[in-house]
Amino acid sequence: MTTTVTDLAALESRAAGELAACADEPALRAWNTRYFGKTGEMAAALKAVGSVEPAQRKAYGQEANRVKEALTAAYDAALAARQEADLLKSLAEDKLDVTLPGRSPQPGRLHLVTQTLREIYAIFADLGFQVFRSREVESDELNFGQLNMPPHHPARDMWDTFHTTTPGVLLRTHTSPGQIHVMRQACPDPVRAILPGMCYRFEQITTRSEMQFVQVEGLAVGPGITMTDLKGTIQAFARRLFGQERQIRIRSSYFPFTEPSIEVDVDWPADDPNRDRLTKGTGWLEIMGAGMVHPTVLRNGGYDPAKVSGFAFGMGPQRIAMLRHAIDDIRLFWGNDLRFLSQF
Ligand code: FA5
Repeated sequence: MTTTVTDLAALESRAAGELAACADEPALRAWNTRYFGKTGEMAAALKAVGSVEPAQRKAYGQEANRVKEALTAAYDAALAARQEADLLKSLAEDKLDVTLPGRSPQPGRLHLVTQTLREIYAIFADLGFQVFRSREVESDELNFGQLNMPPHHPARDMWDTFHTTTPGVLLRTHTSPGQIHVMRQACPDPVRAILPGMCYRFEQITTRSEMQFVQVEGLAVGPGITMTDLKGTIQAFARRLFGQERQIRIRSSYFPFTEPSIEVDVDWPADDPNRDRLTKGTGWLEIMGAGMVHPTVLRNGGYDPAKVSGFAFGMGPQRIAMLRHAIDDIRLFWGNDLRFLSQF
């Protein structure tokens, strides 16, 4: 059997008639499948161009395309008109239920660590300290070497380290390498800077220690800076942050990059039932290490230790937030549980 242009005319008028008779959207969609589906009549008519007599093939092809476009346009218009009519009908007839409660918006808030960091910045800004940013991926040389810990120095064991696959490159274990960056940038001028940022240690996670945590380093370098200045700064800071009623304790300690070195503890809230567990029965939680900058470190920063001195400290804002709010597990900070975070 040969296919002709006359067949196309019959197909067009039949399809147009059926389209006009479609009473609703499902009927329209069924029509579309019938004519334009993969095995639909229009598809077959287009394919049939191969069986048309060669002399009429061109005319057939042009006519087939015209019919296809005309029917497609008619279908699109009929579907749009149907949908519009359905919408108007439903708006006119259906009831609108205004008694359902709306969804209340959940306003975002700053993470407790960000809030604590901002309080720390504000206090140190009043004391004349500037915020300085320093890199998280550090060289072994700055994280340890320039801080007076040459390779194989036993004190390196205090900082279990994540090394990268590039030899001599690691994730900083503390913010102290930032001291060297600041000094080299500021020398020979005096320095008063704090350096906040993330640190990484390959250590056991406990209720008080994370593998990834925030520190704020502090550094003051200039002529005549003494241990009294360090003590006064720490006390002024702790009073502002913790209030008059909380106790702070300063103990002697050891760090290769400070001499002498101290550690600072704050008393855990006395009425909190977790006090003994979190303070190992002592009542105190350590918040920072500190000390007078070692002459070798001053020299590595470009200064002459005969002319200037300095103090440095490194604190843990998460421990500080734990002490202020009696938070009994440091893992809650990065746990992303909104029931915890939305309390602050
Ligand atoms: C240091 O990291 C020294 N760089 C601090 C320092 C700076 C000393 C400048 C002298 C001069 P330490 O490891 O003690 O020290 O850490 C300092 C503070 O960081 C701790 O008191 C604690 O508050 C916090 N911290 C340390 N390790 C963790 C950890 N795993 N998880 C959460 N906080 C931590």
